[in-house]
Amino acid sequence: MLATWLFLIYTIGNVTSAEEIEELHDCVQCPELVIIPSGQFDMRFPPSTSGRGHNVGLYHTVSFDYRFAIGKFEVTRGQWLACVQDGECPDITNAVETPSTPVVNVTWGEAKKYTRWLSKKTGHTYRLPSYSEWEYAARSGRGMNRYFNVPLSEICLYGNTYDQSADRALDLGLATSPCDDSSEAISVVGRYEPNRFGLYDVIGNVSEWIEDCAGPIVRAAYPIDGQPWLGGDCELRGFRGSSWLNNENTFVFESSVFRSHGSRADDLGFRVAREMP
Ligand SMILES: [Ca+2]
Ligand SMILES: [Ca+2]
Repeated sequence: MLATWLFLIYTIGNVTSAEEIEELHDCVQCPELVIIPSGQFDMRFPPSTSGRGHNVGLYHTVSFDYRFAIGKFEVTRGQWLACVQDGECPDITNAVETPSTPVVNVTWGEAKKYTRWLSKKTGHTYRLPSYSEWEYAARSGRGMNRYFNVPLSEICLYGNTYDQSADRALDLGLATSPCDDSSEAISVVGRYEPNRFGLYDVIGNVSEWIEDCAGPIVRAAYPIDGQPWLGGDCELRGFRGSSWLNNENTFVFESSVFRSHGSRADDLGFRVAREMP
């Protein structure tokens, strides 16, 4: 097991802190992971209307009394093919097939197959992140407003959305982020700035399957201990984070989006989670 320590300096208001971010890499072909520390965040609800700040409204606190690891990047084509070559995952056709672009057109069940393959290969427990784990990791402590508190005009530094370059090239008639991220469609992973936990592409590029079934329409009903909601309609499964086809109004972290577990989309992939002993 390879472990790397990164030291990250950040500022909250007038307080400057240093945080150690530990990374894991269980095998050469495995996804790189970031260890998310125990802690808590305020899950605001109800889901916002476009542009509403996240620092208003009711909330409940979701607490994590455990550490977990989560993919530093979306799972790539190259990583997926290692599972294919081991005979554990289906070979999936993608419009863009480079080793460093995210695997897409993958069903929820196929994403789970990949995590089971990783578990067998490494001896650790891999799975998909829960709704709350994904959000906790994506917010990385900057939970009060969208876009990691960066100005909307700078969102193109942090993720690949349906931006001005996409609009010029594709002209799909979609609402467009007010900036240029230079990615007209899907991008290689890790091209943009990471969040404070060192995670890349939690905004945009490809949306990401999560563990949860479709259940609580109201975020207040989600578990407060970080566990997935598995009591609803499990024919539907959740995904989060928006994609290169979404504009800035749709990648709010509060969005609860579900689709059939067997469905595919060319802007839908996943990142893995791994339990920590
Ligand atoms: Ca783009
Ligand atoms: Ca993403």
